[in-house]
Amino acid sequence: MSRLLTLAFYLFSVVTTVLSNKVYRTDYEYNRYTDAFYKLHIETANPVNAAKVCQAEGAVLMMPASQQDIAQLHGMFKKYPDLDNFVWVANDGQTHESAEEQPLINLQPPTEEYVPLWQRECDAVTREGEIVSITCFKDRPFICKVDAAKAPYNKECNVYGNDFQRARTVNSCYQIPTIAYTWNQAYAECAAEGAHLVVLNSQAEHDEVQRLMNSAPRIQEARETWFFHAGFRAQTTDQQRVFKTIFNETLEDAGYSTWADNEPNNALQNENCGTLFKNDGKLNDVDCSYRYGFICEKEITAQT
Ligand code: MMA
Ligand code: CA
Repeated sequence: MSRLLTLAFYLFSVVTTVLSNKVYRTDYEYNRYTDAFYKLHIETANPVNAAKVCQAEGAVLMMPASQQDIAQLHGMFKKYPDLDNFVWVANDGQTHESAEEQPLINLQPPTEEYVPLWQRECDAVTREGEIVSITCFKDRPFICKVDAAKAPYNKECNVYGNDFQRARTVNSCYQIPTIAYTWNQAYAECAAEGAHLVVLNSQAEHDEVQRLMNSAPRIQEARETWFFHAGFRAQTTDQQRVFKTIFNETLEDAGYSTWADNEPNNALQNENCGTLFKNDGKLNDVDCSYRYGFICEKEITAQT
């Protein structure tokens, strides 16, 4: 009897392992026919910025490679009946019929030379699953894809994403994505990777993160390149502004609470989000809607 049970359990675990979905970031969906992960972005962007967002997520703007890809997109599309009729995908190099009026100029981009977006055509997939070419100069939803074999997982840091580095003096891994986001977007991005916006818990960690900010490549789209979003903000509902970490501790309790000179200044009475100054790694308050670089952190814990 107990042997039978053991066998049953063994078979059960084999079957579930085979059928169970692979996992990537919490915001990506697995498709076992294509063995790839997908995310439909309903917040819109032009195809150039869409590709950057996908890249920051360890993926690429999906180039439709099979009917399964189209079917996957179709399924995701259906959940949003109010969405645009087109979703950006990457150009597959083939010619497609235009779904919109042709601009009068020649659309074949001369290679190498810069051609503005409004003079280019980009590929989109319609609700009906057709690939069409339309002017690139528009923000639309878009779809990112990454093959399971290429989806970045950092084992040492136990996190889904590229370029996480284990710190030397602190028991954490850090990543500075090469994209600028609002505080809320940055918060969501770190969380989807299985990490969180950086929280400084000691002077040693401050020193480590300061060094990291100063060796990171410049983030072009950032409103100011010398601030990075971090894991603390003020509760706007409070009469008095009290800055707390994303784990709801005061900065003092967290272990690092040194503001930069004259900060927090609540400039324009609208600075409720936390950043770190690149120069000295000290704290500053900013407008939550400003796009800055940001730092994700993942503590090293004993893995099960
Ligand atoms: C200044 C300073 C900061 C403020 C930012 C917002 C460049 O620094 O007033 O306190 O947060 O502007 O851009
Ligand atoms: Ca400020």
